Amino acid sequence: MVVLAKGELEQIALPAAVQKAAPPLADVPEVDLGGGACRADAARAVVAACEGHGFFKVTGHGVPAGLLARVEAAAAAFFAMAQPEKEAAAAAAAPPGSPFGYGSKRIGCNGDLGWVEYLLLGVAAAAAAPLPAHGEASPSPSYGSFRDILNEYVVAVRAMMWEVLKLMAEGLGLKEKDALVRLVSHEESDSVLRVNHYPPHPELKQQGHGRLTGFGEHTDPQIISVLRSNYSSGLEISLRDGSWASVPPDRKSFFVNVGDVLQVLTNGRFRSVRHRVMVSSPRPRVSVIFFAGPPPRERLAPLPWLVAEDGGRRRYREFTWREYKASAYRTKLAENRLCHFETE
Ligand code: GA4
Repeated sequence: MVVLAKGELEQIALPAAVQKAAPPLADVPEVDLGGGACRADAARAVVAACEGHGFFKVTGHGVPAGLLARVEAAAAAFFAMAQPEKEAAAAAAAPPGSPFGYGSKRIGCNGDLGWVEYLLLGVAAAAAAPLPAHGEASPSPSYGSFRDILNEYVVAVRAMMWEVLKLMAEGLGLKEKDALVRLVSHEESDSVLRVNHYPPHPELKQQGHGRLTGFGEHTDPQIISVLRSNYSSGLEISLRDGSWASVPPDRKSFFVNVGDVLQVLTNGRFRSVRHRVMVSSPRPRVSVIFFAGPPPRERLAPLPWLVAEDGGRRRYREFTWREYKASAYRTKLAENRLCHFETE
């Protein structure tokens, strides 16, 4: 259960002026990986979506519906556990002092609050069981089986994501077709899995707070993020004109966000999409997001081919992922984290 202390509600309840729900995104760009379209068309669709909203839906993804249902059920069971059990699970999920584990309403370490509880896990790239098993001597049995299901999920989603990144490279005309996959499949690649639970809050509605901030607006730092949710609304993306649009839930598909690093690699051609989760549904929302990042030592800079295509203008300076992350962890959620790396 997410419990708020006095004064905290004001930070996540929206002022009356923005209580109105965002209109639904009419034309969610869609990419079918199931062979419905020819490969070149799928590659073009990926690029167009990344240049447009920086966001698209993936269908024909090959991740079994049964696995998605098991993940959803296991997540619901995990968050239904008593608070001390969830906190004990956090200890099994993360070494002390790490940003990983179970958390409730506090996002990051700079004072951001949201109407959400979550499990945040580091993911080992290219491993058969990618999620950590710290404290194996006394694991919480319910967390242990949840982790096993999440491991299966990560393996399946990772394969789908690599396919999306290959299509992206093809669509961009990169000579090295593995240029993007290589960054997220290296054994030191720094990826994260996040399971979010947004409980409904009927009392707040009665008090006139129709919409709460579940997860405040932000862009994702990594290369791409792959999200799957249950059939409950809440995700909103920011459009180029600054307005917000809600994304109709679709439990059979995945949604992909362009992250900050991909915006840099593409010299700003792809757009790291600003998004948020609002809570107003009477149903709980559960989402699972895989954030695919590069190795800490990786030097990141606009890809030469895309700089050349942009008339030789290099929009970002080179930096390492370690450097970017150190700077990102000093920011509040809503801040623009890329401005520190722009060339002008
Ligand atoms: C946003 C995307 C992912 O959820 C996340 C978040 C991370 C965290 O919750 O610890 C951050 C946030 C996210 C961006 C800026 C920093 C770091 C909280 C925060 C204020 C796991 C990630 O990688 O970056």
